[in-house]
Amino acid sequence: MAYEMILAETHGPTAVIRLNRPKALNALCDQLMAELGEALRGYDADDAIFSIILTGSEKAFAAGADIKEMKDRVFPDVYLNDFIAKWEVVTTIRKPVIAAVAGFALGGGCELAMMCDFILAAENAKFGQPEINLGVIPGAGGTQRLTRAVGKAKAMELVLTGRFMDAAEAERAGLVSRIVPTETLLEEALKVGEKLASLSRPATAMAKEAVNRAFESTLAEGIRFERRLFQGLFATADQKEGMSAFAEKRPAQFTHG
Ligand code: CO8
Repeated sequence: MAYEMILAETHGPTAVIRLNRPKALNALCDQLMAELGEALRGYDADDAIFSIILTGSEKAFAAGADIKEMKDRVFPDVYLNDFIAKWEVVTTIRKPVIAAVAGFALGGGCELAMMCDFILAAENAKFGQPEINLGVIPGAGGTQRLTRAVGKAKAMELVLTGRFMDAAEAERAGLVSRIVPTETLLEEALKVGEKLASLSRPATAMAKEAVNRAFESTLAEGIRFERRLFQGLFATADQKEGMSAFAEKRPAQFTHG
């Protein structure tokens, strides 16, 4: 598929998907989301790729779902076509997906970033759920994922008022893992990609699964799940290699088996 609204390229073991609809500040229209889903699925299935970076421009990660595309839709249309369901592909990717966010991450843009495994924020990043200004509410997980990330008080204020958070506030609140200078955002994300590519694939996939389980289960169930995965990793060659390499004071060479 030839992409028109995203740029997809690989940097060694890391795929970089750049939302590329500059005239609309990367507003997330149907076509863009279809292209994004296709690229994500392709890289998830590609053995040469270890992780995926999702990014936008310096001005906007994404300024939300495409308001102009949505404005004339009526209930049976949005209900029956359930166009938001297409977005969920992001949450089904098994490899790590890092959101590298500069500029605006608003509405569906903030929700898309929150569907990724973690968010690296540029100093100029701005996060918000301004849907209330449009007479609607977040529709792609904003009320749920933002609340889990930053707690009820801040999530409620942002969702009810549409106020934006800058990168420093987002970091204090726990929405982003860290802040980096805007001009080195991609470089920093690629460093994370290099690190991920040096690690065991099964351990990485299980680590992601286990952290995500924290949002879906009780503490006791989550801990039981983690323990089974931990124990299961002792069936892998990578566990033998990782621990032997430590004992022998040499770098591990994982074979992903
Ligand atoms: N949709 C469509 N077009 C947009 C969007 C958008 N979300 N955001 C910006 N644009 C367009 C503008 O219309 C403008 O186009 P044009 O030049 O043709 O007039 C162009 O991008 C540049 O935007 P501005 O001139 O407004 O740029 P500014 O720098 O002055 O302002 C802002 C930047 C503050 C980001 C401003 O553009 C803005 O407020 N944008 C809308 C933000 C918003 O409300 N986002 C929430 C959208 S609703 C949503 O995301 C619901 C998600 C629910 C799930 C959906 C599943 C499909």
